Amino acid sequence: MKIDAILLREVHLPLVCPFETSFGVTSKRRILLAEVQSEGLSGWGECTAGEHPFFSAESTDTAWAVLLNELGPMLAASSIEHGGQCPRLFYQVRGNRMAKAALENAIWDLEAQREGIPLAQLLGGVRDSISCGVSLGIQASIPELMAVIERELAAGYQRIKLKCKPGWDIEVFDAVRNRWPAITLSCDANSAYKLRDADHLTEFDAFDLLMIEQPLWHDDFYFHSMLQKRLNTPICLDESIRNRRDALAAIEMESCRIINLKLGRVGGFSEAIAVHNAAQERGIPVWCGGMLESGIGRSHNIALSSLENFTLPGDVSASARYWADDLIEPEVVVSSVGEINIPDTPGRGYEVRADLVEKLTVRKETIRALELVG
Ligand code: OSB
Ligand code: MG
Repeated sequence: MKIDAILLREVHLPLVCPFETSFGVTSKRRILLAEVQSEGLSGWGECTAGEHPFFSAESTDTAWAVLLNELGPMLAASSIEHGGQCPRLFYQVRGNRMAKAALENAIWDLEAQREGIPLAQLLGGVRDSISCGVSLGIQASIPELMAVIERELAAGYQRIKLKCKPGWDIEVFDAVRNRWPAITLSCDANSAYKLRDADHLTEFDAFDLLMIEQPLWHDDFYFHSMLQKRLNTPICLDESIRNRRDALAAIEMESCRIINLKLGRVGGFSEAIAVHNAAQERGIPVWCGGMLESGIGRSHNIALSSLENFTLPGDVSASARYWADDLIEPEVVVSSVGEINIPDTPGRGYEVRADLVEKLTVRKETIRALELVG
């Protein structure tokens, strides 16, 4: 495909509710969008880097620099035909996986549009709808958390994930389990504990949690494998899994029994499919994580979740839980039984609201291949 131009933008979007994890509070997102224009079509990608390098080493600003100075020019000068060729194109650039994913995912979107098929189909998806859970940030008090859970259960969500950290764990799980003994419940520590907390973490087993997500270091397999031996509850790794090789190491070492698969964290659809397949072949279920994406990133998550081994509810939920006004049309809606239907129209299946995106844009750059003048 001939790449005519790559438009990079930073848009600012305030969250409907601030989101608190063990590493901080997010109230407003600074989101990078990549629009790849080719032969009259536009493919869209979203960079899932956070505002600060707290979840991973990337941030909105590092990704902007890498996209503008390195990856964008590489893509603009290329003659690739498929998103699956992006990893090799970007091979020289180490890390910066969220920046890479923004461009690779836009190419997959373009390719699906060009083929006239849904993105989910291009990826090899097998489902018409996906199961949804919610990730609930740390709240000011237990009664406030209880009210939020009540609302999300009434909305139909199939699994409640509680962000936790030392001081916001056992007491919280106890209150929630007393009120709702049978709901599907999990927790996510975002690396808030150390191996010396192992005795404390074994107490989590009393609450019949579906999983404990990333309790220890963000880059660790070995200590998680030692912890998993002491827990009945499955460990799920998020931050630690950067690629297929990490998934193989974690599975082999029994560092986890479940994998949270995030498109940006692994560098885009190619590697996400590779992680998905490696886990599936070894009997390890995956689910799709979220990074407080706008509707553009969310639509990619929906397509990815259509793959066969996404057998647990993901953190992909309705637009309205995050945004007063999402960047796409229609917005993402969740049914009363906690499902999102996978669009059956070409590409991502949600239109980008160009006027709104333009209004929210705070910086914009256009990258073009250098014209050879003869
Ligand atoms: O660890 O899954 C995480 C949000 C930002 C950074 C990390 C995580 C999260 C979430 C939110 O849990 C998931 C979502 O609703 O998008
Ligand atoms: Mg997580």
